[in-house]
Amino acid sequence: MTRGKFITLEGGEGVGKTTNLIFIKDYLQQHGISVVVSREPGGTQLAEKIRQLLLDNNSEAVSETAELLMMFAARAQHIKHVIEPALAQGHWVLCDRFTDATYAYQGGGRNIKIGTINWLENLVQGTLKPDLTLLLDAPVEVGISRARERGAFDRFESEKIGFFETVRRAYLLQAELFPERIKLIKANQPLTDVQLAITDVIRSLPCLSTLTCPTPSSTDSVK
Ligand code: Z5A
Repeated sequence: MTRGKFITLEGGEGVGKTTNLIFIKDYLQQHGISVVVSREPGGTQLAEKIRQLLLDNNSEAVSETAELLMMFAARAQHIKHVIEPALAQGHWVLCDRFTDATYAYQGGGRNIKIGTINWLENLVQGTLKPDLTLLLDAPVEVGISRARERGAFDRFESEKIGFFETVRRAYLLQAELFPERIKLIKANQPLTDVQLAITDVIRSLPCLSTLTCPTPSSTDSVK
């Protein structure tokens, strides 16, 4: 059995990760690839409970360290019960956020030492890394105005704009550090153009280079 590929979508609030996750899933399925879609924090029963705790805006103040450890606790469950079994069975895993988000939010936004995150990454993931990461990038105000049309804010969405600027810079630094894995997609353009750019990147994967390009279509969001 050939191991599946692990693709992650990253970026700040409202840049279009969820919308484009559905587009990519459809694209891959049209080409006969079996896809498992998931998200972080979350993806298993326990990890979804941790997600609720992390996003709860009415909880006691959450310490930076508690937040970091909860992210990795949820990730450990997700890897063991969803990601690794799916990849081993040949499915492709498409995940809305993964560890680059920890470097961006907890490393950048909360100022936690990169060495600490790196240590936890090695502990929880071993050698597991995404095969491809699409980093959707747009000015912070663009993403925020798109996302906030939804209404009530969670604990992260309640942060000030400076927090999201720092998160964006940390994501861009990740892309500079890992150019082979992380591909930057300009998200501040019409959705059809974003999706054409995404398709180009996916088709450049060695195992997909012979695929044809479908017309971008999906504008659905799972949220
Ligand atoms: N977090 C963390 O701190 N550390 C970690 O390690 C991990 C996560 C894994 C929950 O994530 C929080 O967890 C997150 C970071 C933290 N908090 N924040 N902020 P989440 O992924 O669930 O939350 P989110 O980033 O806030 O998701 P989002 O706001 O739903 O954004 P999105 O998925 O990128 O956007 P979308 O739902 O696809 O699109 C938003 C709207 O824009 C929607 O109406 C679309 O139709 C529209 N859209 C999308 N693309 C376009 C274009 N190109 N043009 C016009 N309109 C568009």
